[in-house]
Amino acid sequence: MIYLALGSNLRGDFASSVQLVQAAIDNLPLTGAHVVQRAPLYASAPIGPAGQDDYINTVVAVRSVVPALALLPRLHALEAAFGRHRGSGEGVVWGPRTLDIDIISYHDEVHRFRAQIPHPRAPARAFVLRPLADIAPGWRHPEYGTPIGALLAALPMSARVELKRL
Ligand code: PH2
Ligand code: MG
Ligand code: MG
Repeated sequence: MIYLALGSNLRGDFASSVQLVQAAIDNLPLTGAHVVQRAPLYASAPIGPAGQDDYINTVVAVRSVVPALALLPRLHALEAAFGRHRGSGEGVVWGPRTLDIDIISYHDEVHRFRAQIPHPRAPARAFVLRPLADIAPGWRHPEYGTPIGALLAALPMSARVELKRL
């Protein structure tokens, strides 16, 4: 299975980040990713520069015939369609963004050259692990074999951001 994490803390043209994330999930088929399962939405305190709004985060399981390295630019195009401007004000590292879609894992593939899959920071992020565990309790890290429950239990204090299930 392929797992994608979505995050937003700017509402763009939408009434809220919640609506933006729902609409982004509805539009994922445009990228060739077909949603088979979706986790609840969570509101989470931002990790990154202070002064930005809370994020809306979730994870979806998708099927796709598009290879990982071809899927990534398609997801970036969807981010752009939802108002993400890389390289402008939104280019701040871990700064606010209308839409972020990350490939958390793509079957058991490991890419470290043209893309970072599995996502290198996923094991340290409660706002990814919690929704991933909701829909994939048997997931193991494709590189390390660590069960998701163990990753959640091992989260450092600094990563235990407040997560509110919506
Ligand atoms: N994404 C980031 C940086 N910080 N914090 C939260 N709570 N949720 C995110 O999705 C997030 C973040 C970079 O992608
Ligand atoms: Mg991200
Ligand atoms: Mg990203």
